Amino acid sequence: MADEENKNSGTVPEEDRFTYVKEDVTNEKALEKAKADYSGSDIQVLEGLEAVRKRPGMYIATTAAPGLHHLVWEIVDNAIDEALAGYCKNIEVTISPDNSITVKDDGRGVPVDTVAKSGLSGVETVFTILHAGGKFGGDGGYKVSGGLHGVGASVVNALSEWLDVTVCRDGGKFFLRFENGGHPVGHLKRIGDSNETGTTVSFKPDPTIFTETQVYNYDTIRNHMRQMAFLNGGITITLTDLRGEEPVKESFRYDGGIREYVSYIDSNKVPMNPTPIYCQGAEEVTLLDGTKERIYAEVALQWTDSYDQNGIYSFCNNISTKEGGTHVEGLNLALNRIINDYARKFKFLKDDDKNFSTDDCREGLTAVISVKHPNPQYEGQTKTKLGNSEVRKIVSTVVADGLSQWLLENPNEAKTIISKVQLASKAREAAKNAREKTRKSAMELTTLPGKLADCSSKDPAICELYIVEGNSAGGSAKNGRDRETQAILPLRGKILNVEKAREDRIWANAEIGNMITAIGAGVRESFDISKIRYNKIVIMTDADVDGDHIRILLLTFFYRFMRPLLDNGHVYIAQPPLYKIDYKGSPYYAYNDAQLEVLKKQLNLKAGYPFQRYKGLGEMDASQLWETTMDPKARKMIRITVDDAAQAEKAFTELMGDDVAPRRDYIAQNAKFVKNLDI
Ligand code: 0RA
Repeated sequence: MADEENKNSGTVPEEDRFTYVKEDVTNEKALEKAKADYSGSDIQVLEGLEAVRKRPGMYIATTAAPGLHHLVWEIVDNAIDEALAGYCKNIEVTISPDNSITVKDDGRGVPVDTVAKSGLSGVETVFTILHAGGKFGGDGGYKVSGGLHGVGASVVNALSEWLDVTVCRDGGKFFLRFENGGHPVGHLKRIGDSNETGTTVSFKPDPTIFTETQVYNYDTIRNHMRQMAFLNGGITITLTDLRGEEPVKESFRYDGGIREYVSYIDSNKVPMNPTPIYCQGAEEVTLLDGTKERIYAEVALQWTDSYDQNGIYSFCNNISTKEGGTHVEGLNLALNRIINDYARKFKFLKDDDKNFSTDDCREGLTAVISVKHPNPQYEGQTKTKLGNSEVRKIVSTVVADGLSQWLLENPNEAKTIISKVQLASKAREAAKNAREKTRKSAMELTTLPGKLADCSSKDPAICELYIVEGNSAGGSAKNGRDRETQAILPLRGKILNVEKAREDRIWANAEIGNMITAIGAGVRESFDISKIRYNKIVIMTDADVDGDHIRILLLTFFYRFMRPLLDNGHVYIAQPPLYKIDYKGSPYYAYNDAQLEVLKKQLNLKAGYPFQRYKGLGEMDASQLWETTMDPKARKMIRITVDDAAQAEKAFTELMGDDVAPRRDYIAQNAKFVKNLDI
């Protein structure tokens, strides 16, 4: 993809620019309808919320754990909008012992006066009318947060068992409670005086909607709050968890914003420019209705000793645009043009040398792009690709200006960076040869590895590949499996750490070659997810320190070489049992210490009743392995997904890099790897 980008670096066609239909943020019809129906009853208003309760999936995509967390993001987004409008500095998020959430901000406070169009108080309007959170009566500042999860405070209310709002403004303290999916208990009441301003929202997700889980994951919330604090520099976000014996409290504030984000992602790498390069700009656009809004773009760049070309983290309105889009294209254009210009001017490239490719320019680059747009258009399979074409030009101009100036002002660092790009270009040529060889042996040749016990079905949708630690466990797995759908690939010992190995050693490694051939979809840029031979790739290692290590090595390999496998949720971790109790001729299994205790109680066992602690998969015979770990009807597996790419990058470099301490700590704590990946 690299070189083509250079050809069409022209300007954006005039007709593509600034022709948005303004989004109906105030939802005039809903407001007027609400008013019309308000005389006497609020039934119509509640019908709107009832629609949300009937089909929550239309508003929050899922009622599983991610949907539960979206409720928090939504309320925090409102507070962040208040901060971006310049009125709020502090946001406090608290998880209470009953898994209710409180979000307190020191913004202007939700308006308390009656809203003409609805006849309701501002508070009741914002929390009961779909999409009314926008700017009725407010001055400028479009709702920046949201987009994918910008569903409105009323949706959170609709999906809550109860929701309390306290507002301080205009010298007073006001309160309104909602129950059973958004039914107001009376109307907004002044409950006292206050010389502060701000809004506090507490809510408890409705367990009849969130049936799968009502338990908040601290790491998930912490990672999101940290990300919000990075993307909105200067705001203080405090997170408190009151569910444990001792409260846990963390505070996030990054005055450097995305510059600090880049440094954070790179904290385990060696930077070429220790202070990230920062480029920023805004452009005013006129919407169809004649109002003017601004598009903001900011980019922070740091080159490191890493060999990765995928260190670009892009956001629009505080939402991660995982599939990239026009802002990333703008960055690519500017990088390619400015670096090649500089390299020619200062004779890194001779007259008849070919230009560096965009991939060369991106090797070792970590970049965070953050765009704020009044009317974002999202495209792509998962609607996480920014489509607004005018953004391409804005970002490329901002980066071209900022980067060319920085290169001229920092000649020493510039030289280091261009030399790195030059090396990348040469290494790419050399690696191409090594890779071609491997392609022939591992990809183009269709001979499957001898160690693979393949399944008989050729339908990838129902096929599973078990990658198993050790030959003896591999033997049990081969004998115990469902031969039609389950393939077994035993691994001998530890696989290569791809984070530390030179590229030619990676291509020469037999275990890695076996995995590439077995999965059958290539690697890196040429990885083709439509070619995978198995829908599920299951990592099955011992429940010990070595098993943990092998699991990380395998995940690192998939992350660097077959990233779409993780992005599309094809990778799983098998969960073998830790304990077995033989009781009255039958085996009973426990997968952790807590389960073991429960089991002992259930079976009414006397203290000292013997049980087996599995030291490895190899101690299980074929039928035991099937029953406990491989039978789709009985097994438990953990699906690995990468929700937060920046956090995952940091976790991988931390676990696999030069510094052994984090890895040792990790292995010592024996924490679940998935924690770091934020499933
Ligand atoms: C509508 C209008 C204004 C502010 C807000 C809503 C607002 C909503 C939330 C939700 C959580 N915290 C919030 N803070 C403010 C503008 C108010 C004005 O013009 O004074």
